[in-house]
Amino acid sequence: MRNFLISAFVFMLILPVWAQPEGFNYDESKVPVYKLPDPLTLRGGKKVKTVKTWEQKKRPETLRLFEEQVYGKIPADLKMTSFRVIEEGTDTPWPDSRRKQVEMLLEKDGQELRVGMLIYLPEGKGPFPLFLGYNFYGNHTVTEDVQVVISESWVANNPSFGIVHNQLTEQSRGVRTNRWSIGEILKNGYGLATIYYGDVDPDRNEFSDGVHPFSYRNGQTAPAPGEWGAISAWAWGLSRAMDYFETDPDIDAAKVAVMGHSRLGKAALWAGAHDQRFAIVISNNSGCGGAALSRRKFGETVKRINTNFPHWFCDNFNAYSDNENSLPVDQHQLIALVAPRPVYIASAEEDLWADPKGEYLGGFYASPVYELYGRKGLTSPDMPGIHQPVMNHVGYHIRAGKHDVTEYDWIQFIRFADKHFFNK
Ligand code: GTR
Repeated sequence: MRNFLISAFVFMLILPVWAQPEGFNYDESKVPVYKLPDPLTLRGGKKVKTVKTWEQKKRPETLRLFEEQVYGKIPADLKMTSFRVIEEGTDTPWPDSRRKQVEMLLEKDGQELRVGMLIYLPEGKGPFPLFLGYNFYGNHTVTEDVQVVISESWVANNPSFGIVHNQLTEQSRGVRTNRWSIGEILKNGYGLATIYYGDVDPDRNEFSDGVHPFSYRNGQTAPAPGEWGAISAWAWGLSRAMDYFETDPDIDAAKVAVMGHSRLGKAALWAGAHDQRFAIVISNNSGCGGAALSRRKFGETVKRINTNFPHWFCDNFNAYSDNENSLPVDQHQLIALVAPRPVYIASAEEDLWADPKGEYLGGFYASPVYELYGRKGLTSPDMPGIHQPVMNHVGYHIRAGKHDVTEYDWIQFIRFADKHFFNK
């Protein structure tokens, strides 16, 4: 028994390090010397000195590079065919609140895509500001609420959540309540809307399912090299939720904060960069292809992400595997595309795979674009300490612990929204 306890203890001590895949760099002194593209220099070499030149020249140029070389172009004219409130009630787990479930339907040439959105709102008269975020395992996992509809879309198996045969069941109801501080969100006067990301595009290397086929030309079976991968598809879905909010008088569509964790944090940033209706953008532990600078090659690299998740980015992105210095952009420029809207980047101390320092520097090097607008970004190249959030127009925190979304994170997101939406 004693030996067992000792080994369990030693195991717990080494776990944070051991949990990071081997063969990747976690040593700051081994970060290569790199030169980032200047977010305020046009490709021809001219300096951007005014908001007008940023908005008319550099912003479109930057956006186009992310479309063509990184995530793939999102079809501009593909919209939902209809929105329908399929269920509503006040029998929620939280006092003074109500629930709506919306079915977003896309119909085209005999094909159908159904995307389910779960919304909780505070009781009373709106319109309410709102957080929008995807979940990983279905709307019914974020709450114990028995009324929440279970998605029928494909899902990755996860036996610890009772998910086998790639289908969601009753067994996984409430398994992810820890990641969603819904009571806190409602208490502070915000709504929450969430969607299972697999409803929009199942997270597998397969382009015959989800929304992609709705954009194909005759005979096409997969996106062309500069066309949308899965992250772009998820970003598209967030914009369709925004289309719905614009029709719902209970929701203040001018005060929607889009939030995402990890791969869904990459999608939230890309959605916020692409669609300027999102008033605040929040990236939680988004790492490689999210807020972290690719050129640092710290933790997850472009090569590894392209190998492990070949469907996330567009095919053109493969050219930058082990070749980060030829990228025409780096991730600070993705964050800069959110300017002048407030953007918040959250890291976790033990989440070295996502490169917390690279995530911070993504925000720091995006800041000159905020400054062009007279807004304050991250002013120091040095990261703040653990649990010392910065709440400027570019916000940031690093908390103790691992790759996750915690109540601490949500409390900061709410404070950030309070400050920038309501001057609180
Ligand atoms: C990891 C991946 C990360 C991150 C994460 C997640 O396996 O390497 O880029 O996206 O998954 O989404 O949980």
